Amino acid sequence: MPGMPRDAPTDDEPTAGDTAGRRYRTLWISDIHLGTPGCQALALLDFLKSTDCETLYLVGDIVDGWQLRRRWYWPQAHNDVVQKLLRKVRKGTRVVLVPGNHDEFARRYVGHSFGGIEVVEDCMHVTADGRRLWVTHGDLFDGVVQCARWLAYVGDSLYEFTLKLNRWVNHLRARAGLPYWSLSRYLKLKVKRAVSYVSDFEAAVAREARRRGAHGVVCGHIHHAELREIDGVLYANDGDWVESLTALAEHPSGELVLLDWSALRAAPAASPVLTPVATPVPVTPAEGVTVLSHDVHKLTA
Ligand SMILES: [Mn+2]
Repeated sequence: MPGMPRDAPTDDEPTAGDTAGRRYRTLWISDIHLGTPGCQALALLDFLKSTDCETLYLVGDIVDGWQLRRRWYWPQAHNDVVQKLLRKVRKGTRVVLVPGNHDEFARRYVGHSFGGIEVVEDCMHVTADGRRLWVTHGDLFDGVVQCARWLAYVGDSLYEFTLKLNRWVNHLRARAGLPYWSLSRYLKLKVKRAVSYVSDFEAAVAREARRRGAHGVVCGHIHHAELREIDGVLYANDGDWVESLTALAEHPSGELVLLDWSALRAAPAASPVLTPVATPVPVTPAEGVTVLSHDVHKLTA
């Protein structure tokens, strides 16, 4: 746009100062959902301008093909994100895309590259201190917990409806000579399972990482940033850019940290010291309410 001194597609001037202060060996971001109104593209642009790394992993759900198919939504800021990523490639950053379920169309291009962005199904990242981390979006593990997933947004009114349905089903069952079967009880159990969706997912992904001989796993998908050990396997989830504005970062030493961009951005102006300031996201047990809201968001976004 004329007269707008922003990071326009053709803008290739040096970025001196932009990325001073936050240099990492590796960054992982996922669940950006470009093409949806929920995408926090401006915050992400701010993050991409303020950080630098040798390798940047885009861990799936970068572009939301599901939403775009339903309704076209592509504001300038979303273009700017794509241009910023391509520009990073030109400046020497290795950018790797691991497709997710919302951008599964990209899985057809595994082994190819878009403007220098490598597309892989999944991959093994080796940290500076020699740990092998399996990088995957994580949607493949929905199968493990999927039957409970759609029920995450079953509200009270719908639950009441199931009670009515239950009576109707059993009326028919009785006429067919079948014994009583409680649909409502069945659903209630499933909803309880939905509450543990996050912990089930985390355990399943960590188990698979171990099976693959990795020290840990980096994934996204559930919009819930996390960095902790599960049965001796490092489980890292880089969160999302729809609500939590988080990323996973590897320091030159190999140390991994979660970056909470809203907290970092609110921090006082970056000091000239080249020491990345990392704010680890506190490890909190998954609460039912939070889990449900995450899931609702994921399913509607
Ligand atoms: Mn996903």
